[in-house]
Amino acid sequence: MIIYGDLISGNCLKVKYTADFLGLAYAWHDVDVVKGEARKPEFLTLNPMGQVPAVVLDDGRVLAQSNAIIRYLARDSKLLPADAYLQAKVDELLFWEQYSHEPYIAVNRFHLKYLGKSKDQLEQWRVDRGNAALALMEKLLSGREWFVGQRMTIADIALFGYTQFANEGGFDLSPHRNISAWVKRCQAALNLKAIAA
Ligand SMILES: N[C@@H](CCC(=O)N[C@@H](CS)C(=O)NCC(=O)O)C(=O)O
Repeated sequence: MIIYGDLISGNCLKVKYTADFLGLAYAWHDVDVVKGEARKPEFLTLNPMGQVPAVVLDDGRVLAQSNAIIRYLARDSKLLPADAYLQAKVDELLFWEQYSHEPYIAVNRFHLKYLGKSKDQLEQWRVDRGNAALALMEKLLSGREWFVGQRMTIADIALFGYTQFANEGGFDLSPHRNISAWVKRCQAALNLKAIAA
C-alpha cells in the first residue's frame, strides 16, 4: 500500500496511526499541502478530490477520505468491534468528527499555525463550535476509557487525530480532564511520544 499524506495533517496521521497499530506494510509518499501539491494535476489524477490522505491499495485501487480509509484498513481487526451496533456507534463518531469537530479544531489550527493568523483573527463561530465539540467529547468520555466499547477503536483514532493538536488551534484542553486523560491513553496505545502542550 502507498499512503499519500502530509505529516502536519491530523487526517493523514489517522491513517498512519491505524496502519502502524495494525502492523500493515506501506510506503509513505509526502504531499505538501501548504505548497498546494494536493491540487497539482498529477495528484488530481490519483484523487480528483484534491486532498490527502489517499491510499493506493496493493491491488492498485485508490481510496480517499481519512475515515473511509481507516474504516477499510481496520475491517476484521481489533480496532473495529465485530458487533453491528457497536460498528454503527463507531461510524456515528466518524461522521460526527468530520462534520462537527474537524472543521473547527483542525481549521483553526491551520489558520493559526500554518497561515500565521492571530487568535483574534479567528472566526468566533468556529471557536464556539470547536469548544462545543470538546465539551461533548468530555461528556461522552465520562466514566469511560474509550469512546466505543472497552478498547481503542478507529473512533478514538479519528478523534485523536486533531484533538491532540487542539492547543495549536487555540483550544484549551486543561479544563477537560476526561479528554486530557484519554489523549494520554491514545498516545500510549499508539506508542507515540507525548506532544508538548
Ligand atoms: N474529509 C477529508 C479532508 C481532507 C483534507 O482536508 N485534507 C487536507 C489536509 S488535512 C488537504 O489535503 N488539503 C489540501 C487542499 O485542500 O489543497 C478527509 O477526512 O480525508
